[in-house]
Amino acid sequence: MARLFLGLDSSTQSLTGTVIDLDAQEVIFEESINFDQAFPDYGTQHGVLISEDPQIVHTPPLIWVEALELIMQRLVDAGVDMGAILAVSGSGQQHGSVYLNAKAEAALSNLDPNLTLIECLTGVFSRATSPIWMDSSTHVECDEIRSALGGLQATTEATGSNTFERFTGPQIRKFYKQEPDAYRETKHIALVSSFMASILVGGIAPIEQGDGAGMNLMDIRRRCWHAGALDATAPELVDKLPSVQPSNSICGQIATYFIEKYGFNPGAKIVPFSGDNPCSVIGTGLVKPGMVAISLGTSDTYFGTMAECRTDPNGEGHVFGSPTGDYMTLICFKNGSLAREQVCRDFKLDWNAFSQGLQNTPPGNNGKMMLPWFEPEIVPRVLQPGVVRKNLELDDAFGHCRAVVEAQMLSMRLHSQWMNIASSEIYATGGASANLDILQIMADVNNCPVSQFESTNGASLGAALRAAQAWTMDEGASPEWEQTVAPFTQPVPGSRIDPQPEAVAVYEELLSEYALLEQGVLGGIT
Ligand code: ADP
Ligand code: XUL
Repeated sequence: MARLFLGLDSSTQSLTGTVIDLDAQEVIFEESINFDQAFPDYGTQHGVLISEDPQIVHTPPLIWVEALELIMQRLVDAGVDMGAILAVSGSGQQHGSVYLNAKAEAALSNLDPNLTLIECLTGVFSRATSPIWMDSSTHVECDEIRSALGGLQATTEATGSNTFERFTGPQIRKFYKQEPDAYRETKHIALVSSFMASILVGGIAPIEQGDGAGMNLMDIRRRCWHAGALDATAPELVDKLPSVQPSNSICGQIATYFIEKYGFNPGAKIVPFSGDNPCSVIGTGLVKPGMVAISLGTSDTYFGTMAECRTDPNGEGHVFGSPTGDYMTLICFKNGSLAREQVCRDFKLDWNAFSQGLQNTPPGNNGKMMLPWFEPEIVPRVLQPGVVRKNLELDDAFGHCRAVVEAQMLSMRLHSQWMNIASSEIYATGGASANLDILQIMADVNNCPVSQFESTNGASLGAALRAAQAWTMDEGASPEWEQTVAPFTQPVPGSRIDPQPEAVAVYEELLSEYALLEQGVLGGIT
């Protein structure tokens, strides 16, 4: 019998299911359910409820429950051998939280296969909607928690990140302050990930360590709840949170509901669900310290794997646990494709012409530099946007093409230095990774080979691979992570771009010059 593993990714806009066959080394099922399209009655737009206050972004958790039921039906309809699924794991959009009342535990452990999941779970919420990662309404609570923990560096050192508006701790604090009665009625607080796992396991599921790191509540090094952070957040919080568990553990067997209704194997194991970022690290094959993925999407995101826990003294980057037991970082640069596109618009260039600009200018750009803050920037923190040019004439189209990309790559290198790792291999993903001229600059600035990596459903694939790894370990084997992920996570064949030594030397020098320019300007404008 085939050995199948299911990964589910409950993301902002959709739920994706991925089934892998471990022996055939292939993905045999992959489907997504778009929330807005499948469940229009909830009135979500791009998966979230529109609120009068743009800082408040919530989603009704029942939409995730409906999607879970529907994906199960899709698996059956697609002819997946449900009895051959040995373990299930999942991924959830990080930071989002679900608030359950005193009825929840009994409802979860008595899911009735004659009813729908929605029918079984209506009435178990002490908060009708869930704040998600796009919510930025907790600025005051961030300040309060940070100061109770002793300031920025102490908070970052303790929890892996500075306090951020979207992180779960500040969100819980706001709920406690604004709706104290509903907070009191809350018996359990789950993450999106652990909520989904709770349904599958038919009980309150643990929070996985990697995802727990996105809460400002977990001790990042000891990987358990941080008493001081809990105290700084809300009273009696320790009683409302489940335990924190390692990624490779088993949290139970699949609930009877799914066996009876969808034909799951009665022995199928549930592996703790993690966050979408830790799962993507696995789905992109970043299982060795020093491996890095750079996603060139609307924003540019840097994911790196490191063996030791180091935190960002400036509090700009995040440290989460990696499912391998290592640590991962996530650093988000807002002016990614947004900035490159603005240069195209300003000079009426298409991507071919933009590439010509890169091909017709030398590494170092003859001293022409830019700070590419077309929009407010996350890293470094720039609240008032403004593009800064040095030796760069306003009408120099090709100079701008190179200046924006060099600035982005130098900034990524500069602001990931606190990790103190030498990157050994970079995988480039996202729309702009199609552009080989951009990737050459990435390779040269980092003095590291870059390969293109096609990643459409990296989080759900990563979840399926995590299920396979945990199940195999539970069977008594000790497979290397590399062995598990390699057949599913290879970069695009033949896409490797090596650094060019002369260009590397130019950028080594330029890095400190860029840092000085940035420091000088930041002193003035932030
Ligand atoms: P998202 O973050 O929305 O998922 P994608 O990863 O899909 O974004 O990336 C889309 C972006 O990729 C487009 O907005 C565009 O700016 C950029 N892009 C597409 N092709 C190229 C190219 N050849 N060169 C540079 N950028 C490109
Ligand atoms: C990470 C973050 C998002 C969410 C949703 O800190 O906020 O990446 O995980 O994808």
